[in-house]
Amino acid sequence: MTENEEQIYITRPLLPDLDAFGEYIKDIWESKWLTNHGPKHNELEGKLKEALKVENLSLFNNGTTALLTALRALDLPGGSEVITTPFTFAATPHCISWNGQQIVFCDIEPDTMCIDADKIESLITPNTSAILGVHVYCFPCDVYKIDKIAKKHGLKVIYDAAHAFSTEIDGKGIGSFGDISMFSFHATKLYNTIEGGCLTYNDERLKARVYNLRNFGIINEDEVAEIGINGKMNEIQASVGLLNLDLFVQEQEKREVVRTKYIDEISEINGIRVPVMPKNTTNSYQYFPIVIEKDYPLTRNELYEKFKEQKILTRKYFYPACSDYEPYRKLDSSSAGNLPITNKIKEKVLCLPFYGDLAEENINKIIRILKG
Ligand code: T4K
Repeated sequence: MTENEEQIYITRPLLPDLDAFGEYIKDIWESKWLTNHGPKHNELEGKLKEALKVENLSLFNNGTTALLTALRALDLPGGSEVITTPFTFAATPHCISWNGQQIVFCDIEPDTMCIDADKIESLITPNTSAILGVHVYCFPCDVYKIDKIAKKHGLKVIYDAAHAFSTEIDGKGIGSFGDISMFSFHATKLYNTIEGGCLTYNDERLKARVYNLRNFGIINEDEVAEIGINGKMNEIQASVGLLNLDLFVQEQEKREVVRTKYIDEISEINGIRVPVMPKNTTNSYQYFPIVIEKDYPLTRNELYEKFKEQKILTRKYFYPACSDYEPYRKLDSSSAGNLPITNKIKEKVLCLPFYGDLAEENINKIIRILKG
């Protein structure tokens, strides 16, 4: 089936050449080494460290286990407060809750839609232990401001960089900011290992701790030091990762062509805002969000439905906001008064189909629909 005869999705996964993948699989079958820190896992760890320009990197079987482990590795006290954004995927607040910390939602900043660093300090209490920012869509948090606040108040900083693969700020890998960053390598991400993820961090002393936490807390055959988890990436995931490492830059280049075409055409349309990348930052090309303002003839939801009628599956990431979810909606920090920008943006944002192989005729169809 060609792309035109089927639905147009928000994204399609980057897939390596099947014969090349077959060679890796043959190798795995012959060695009979399937998981538990195998040779492909170790090779990928080294190569990704270079690609992401970070000092230390540990692979995981998905981004969520990685983020759970990050919070545990930093020894945040149980019951302490973690200040985070409600404008993210469910995994971000869920990891805080699973770890026994309390969530304090901070509003977002309207341009980048990341946590508003200027609103963090007013939420800090003697019980605050950390700030968890999310680099949302492809836009970075204000890492310099957050770093200053954290230092002033003695807080840990964790970044959910699930959308920020290969982003650089002032030439530095985005994973080198804060105490720990988590990247997701899920199938829907620019760079994928089917499911997968990693943690990056500057403090080398965290390496052994993260290793143990990822492997049930096992130190050796006779000793289990603490309550760990199974976060290990297997050799098949690592093989896809090694092959996709050679492909992601080309995919980014193809997405740049799609992005340029979108921006050129959408800039002529009244009532649609395209958020812009900050100057000192490179784009990860993860998502292409637009913001539907009041002077556009349709609401975001009407536009979403109009696309759907044409089999174009745009996404309302991140509607509802996490502060609307049943487990979190009764938190003090979920109140409308605390989250005015989040509550506005969540009604206006729409992510358009965005991947390298999006056919030109389909881009044109999407633009025609936007132009009405
Ligand atoms: N933090 C943030 C900020 C995140 O965005 C995420 C994950 C995480 C943490 C957690 O990381 P992981 O534990 O997942 O590594 C998707 C992804 O499942 C999820 O990984 C991602 N964020 C989230 C933003 O998007 P859905 O429910 O929107 O996925 P789904 O199944 O609707 O897929 C979207 C579209 O992608 C499909 O309509 C078609 C296409 N697709 C999807 C899959 C799975 C394919 O073409 N092939 C595929 O195999 O959550």
